[in-house]
Amino acid sequence: MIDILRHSGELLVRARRVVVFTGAGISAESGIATFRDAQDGLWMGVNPSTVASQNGFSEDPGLVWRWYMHRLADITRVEPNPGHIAIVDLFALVRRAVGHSFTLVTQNIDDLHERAGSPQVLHLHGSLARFRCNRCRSIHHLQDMDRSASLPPSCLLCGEFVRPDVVWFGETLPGQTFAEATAAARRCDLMLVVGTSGLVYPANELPFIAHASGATVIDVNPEPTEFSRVARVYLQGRAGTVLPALLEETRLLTENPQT
Ligand code: BV8
Ligand code: ZN
Repeated sequence: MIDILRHSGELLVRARRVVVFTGAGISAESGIATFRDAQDGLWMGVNPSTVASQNGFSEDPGLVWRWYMHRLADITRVEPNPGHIAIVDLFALVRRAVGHSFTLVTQNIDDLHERAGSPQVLHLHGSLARFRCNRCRSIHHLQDMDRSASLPPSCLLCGEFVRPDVVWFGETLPGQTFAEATAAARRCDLMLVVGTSGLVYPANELPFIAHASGATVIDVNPEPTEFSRVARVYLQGRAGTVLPALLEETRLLTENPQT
């Protein structure tokens, strides 16, 4: 594993425009269940694809609301893990020279990247830190809401239910954010893919866009993924172990360039 880490560190040191693309797996070691786990009903026995949808919300707004309040309580209770923190330090290493860029794109709705110290995070699927009206989209603040209520609060402007400002299945991704992420994937020379099964469209297009534009793709995951066929390097393992080791290799190479 050392050689492949050293090789990955060399690729990172040579990279000028890096994109890190994360999924639920990067938050797993903080104690947040991934969607794949959830399919096994780890989350109150619900199937994400049904509750994380407009239909699910229309059918049972109370269930959806309680499911998100349950997840929000989990997120609030846990801390960023060494994988999140290694990405912050990698940002600093990559951005060491003028003209070098580093873009962090996540599918996750938790704020663990921000709480680890990542300054800019592109949330393709929205954020559970924000709430809005399901009809007029007016913003609502969590501190004004009763998290233990069995039903979502009603919009102060139009009376419709308030919902998390996340992208549900069947909904389009935030245009500006997705355009920025796609442009970064097209422009980058290295994409580090961490903790995603690659099953969710259109976010799962990004590594293929990067690869088609000539970028090197490195996949960090305990299991092979949809991206195995385009990844030049597959770092098999958990993000909380692999990313700090990769960071260390990269740091050594920048401090001793002749090695
Ligand atoms: C859209 C927010 C246009 C909500 C989420 C049939 C075929 C193909 C596509 C479709 C289809 N039917 C419908 C579609 C489209 C659909 C889709 O892709 N469905 C999938 C399920 C097949 N997509 C959409 O609906 C998207 N919108 O297409 O709009 C449109 C518009 C109108 C009409 C038609 C089309 C919107 C998708 C966004 C959904 N919202 N999240 C919420 O979170 O509650 S997606 C949700 O999935 C999360 O964001 C999560 O991040 C993501 C799941 O992906 P992963 O992150 O990869 O998580 P997963 O659990 O799958 O994998 C975890 C990985 O981590 C694993 O590989 C595991 O090995 C690894 N791991 C585990 N531990 C660790 C680890 N890795 C590292 N370290 C560890 N320790
Ligand atoms: Zn409203």
